[in-house]
Amino acid sequence: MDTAAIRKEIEEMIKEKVRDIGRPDLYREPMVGFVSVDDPSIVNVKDIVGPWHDSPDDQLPGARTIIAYTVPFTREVAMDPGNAEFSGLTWSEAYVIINKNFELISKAVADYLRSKGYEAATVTATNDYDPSDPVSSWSHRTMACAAGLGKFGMNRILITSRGSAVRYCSLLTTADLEPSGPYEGPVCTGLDGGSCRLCLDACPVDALTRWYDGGKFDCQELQEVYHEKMLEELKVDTAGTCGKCIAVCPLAYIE
Ligand code: B12
Repeated sequence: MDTAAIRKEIEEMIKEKVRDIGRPDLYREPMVGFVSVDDPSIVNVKDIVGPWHDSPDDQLPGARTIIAYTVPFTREVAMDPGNAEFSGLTWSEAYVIINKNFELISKAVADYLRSKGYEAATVTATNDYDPSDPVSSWSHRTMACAAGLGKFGMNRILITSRGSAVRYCSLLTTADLEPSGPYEGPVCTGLDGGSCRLCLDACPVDALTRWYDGGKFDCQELQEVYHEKMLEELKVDTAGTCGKCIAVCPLAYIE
């Protein structure tokens, strides 16, 4: 089987696995991107993200391609945090369910690649960091950006052609799969001299304007506060999430 056919099968597999979750009320069809480890944004990943970030070889010796995929939320999920007093219940439900499924989807793709004679390594979707220093050794949205799935916005969120209310995952393989082209979809209207400031103003703790000056810790703490409030006041034990800086974005949901 040639690598073009393998690439196509991987795309189909990821789409099918998301359909199999059986929640079209929460998720839309995923998008899949491929990037070579020789791409400058991967070669220079420690300069772009930070020195703590793994190189592809740290995750999988001999890695040749990174497969990034994104699962877009439905309009109902995308808008939920903006309407909710705390974090939205639907947003949190969508967050929890996809986290479990990311593990299953990536494992299925890795098993498939191994059945074709290649090595593959999966990377957990989230919660793989120390809260006292909230960064991961593998940034899925950086991989999605490098694989042409989107471009970063002012709220630090990656905007894709289906919006920014999406979730990301990625995995690595020793197979040489053809890279996707560059991103050509809509971009943040607050960057490059644009005037949009909706996400900055929507943050209840003003975290985005001072991200490296305590903002990211306040963002993290707010999610914990929401978790406790939802437990106490709504009697629902769900994930610590927020998402208000995404819901307010004019590009949160794109058809
Ligand atoms: C730690 C973490 C947090 C921490 C802090 C994050 C931080 N320090 O940036 C806290 C708890 C505060 C947090 C908050 C949130 N998080 Co969070 N988080 C993570 C986690 C586990 C690691 C992110 C990380 O290491 N960040 C370090 C920074 C440096 O990297 P980065 O932000 O990923 O990417 C930056 C660089 O690549 C850089 N960059 C700049 N220029 C360029 C140019 C190029 C070419 C490239 C390639 C990159 C690049 O810009 C990016 C943004 O600054 C990831 C999962 C993962 N493993 O990727 C989820 C993740 C980033 N979180 C996610 C989400 C949804 C959220 C929240 C909305 C909460 C929620 N779940 O409701 C908020 C949003 C806050 C915000 N506006 O950024 C999603 C993002 C979805 C999206 N649409 O972008 C992720 C990807 C989880 C997932 N699997 O989907 N998170």
